[in-house]
Amino acid sequence: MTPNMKSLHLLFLAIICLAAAGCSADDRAPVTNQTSALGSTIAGTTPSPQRSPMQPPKTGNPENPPFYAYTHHRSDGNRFVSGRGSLQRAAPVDIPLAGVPRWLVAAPFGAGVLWVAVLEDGRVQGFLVIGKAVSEQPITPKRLPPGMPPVLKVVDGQAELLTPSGAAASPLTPPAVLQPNGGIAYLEAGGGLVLSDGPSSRLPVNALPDARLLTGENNRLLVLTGPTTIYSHGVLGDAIEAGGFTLVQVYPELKIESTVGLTGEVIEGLAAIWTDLDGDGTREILVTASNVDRGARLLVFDEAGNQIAAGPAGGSGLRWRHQLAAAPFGPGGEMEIVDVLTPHIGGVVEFFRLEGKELRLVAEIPGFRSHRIGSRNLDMGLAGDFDGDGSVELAVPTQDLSQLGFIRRTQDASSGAEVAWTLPIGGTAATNIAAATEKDGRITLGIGREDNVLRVWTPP
Ligand SMILES: [Ca+2]
Ligand SMILES: [Ca+2]
Repeated sequence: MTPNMKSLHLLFLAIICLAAAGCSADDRAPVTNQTSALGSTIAGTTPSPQRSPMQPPKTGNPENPPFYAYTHHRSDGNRFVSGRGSLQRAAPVDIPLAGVPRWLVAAPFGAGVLWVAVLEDGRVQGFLVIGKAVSEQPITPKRLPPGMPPVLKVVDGQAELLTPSGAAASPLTPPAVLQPNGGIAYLEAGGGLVLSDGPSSRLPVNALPDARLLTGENNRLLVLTGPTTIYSHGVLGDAIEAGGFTLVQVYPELKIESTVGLTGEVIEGLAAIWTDLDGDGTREILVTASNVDRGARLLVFDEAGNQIAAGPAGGSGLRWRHQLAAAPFGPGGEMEIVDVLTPHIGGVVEFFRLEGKELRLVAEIPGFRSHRIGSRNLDMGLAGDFDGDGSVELAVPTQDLSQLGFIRRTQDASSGAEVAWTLPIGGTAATNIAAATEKDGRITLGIGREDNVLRVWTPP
């Protein structure tokens, strides 16, 4: 090829790759001013002109990019669903399962919503729900390694779960999809990061083996790294926690962009929340840091790895904070972070605002449980406008896991939050909370139960 022909060829490839790239609806949905700012960054992203050898060939339909559903909802780790619900008066649909469910994902599919439950032994079951009508939907593969969370890919009326391709892959964490180019990344049990779906490439990042890979715009990845056993709390599936986190840049070459190691503390979680907390159009990194002296506190970093803010500590060792979401919860739509303090021993939902170098507690309400001790499922809480009134609520199970509470912020100075309404789960919650936003913006919500049932609330 002449140099001119080669340039045209590369340009053509770049256009195909961009067009074929997919993302979850909520990664591109402008929900708030803050996410709008990020959304336009994503839309306006220009790919690197240098073509990396890792870039996968793309053959998808550019008119209809794939949709990906994660149990942590957004690919950046923020458990925040877009759209408007009318779930304060929703009637449930109960779907019998072949065993105890541990994970749940959902995606818009045809005229309804596709629900995929992964059972305790790894078996996969899919159901298409249109209104109150339920039909079983075959999903490939039929089984995941027991304990592996699902990532659902839907495109052109086909649905499948993503699985890591290499024999050295960690069975405890799912792959993630690069944005915008659609390449697949996964973690090895030994802590390596692998890019597959094309000529593979590997970077030793010393990842926590059960960490979630988060993806942001510009084909970047964020992952918890530096496994350590210095904090023996062990409530998240093992006694190995992360000592820090690492931001990875994929183009023009696969390399570490920044990395942070904490001193005397661990990150007690499986992923950060990597979103724009202050509305300036760049992402911050929110993690929960714990040690034996003061328990858990929320920390905020910039992408260069500088700590920019800290919240109050739990007060003593073994007091966990479960960070859930960042969203415009405030009574005036202010951006706030929500967590559950000590979810295993009487959980208190807490709302924080980023003010200077401080995360200030602005509201709290007791009686909730966002995590089952010992589980790697940290996705039992979800933010969204579930009643369609324009304000964001937090959906989270009650302490006995028998009901879903919908918590809204109020102007009330004494607590600042109230239970807006509850929905009976009809049994004991066994999975994360999953949701899908249909094309018209309506939210459908679901959760799996210990008595082998998937309960789904569809809009009336
Ligand atoms: Ca920011
Ligand atoms: Ca609302």
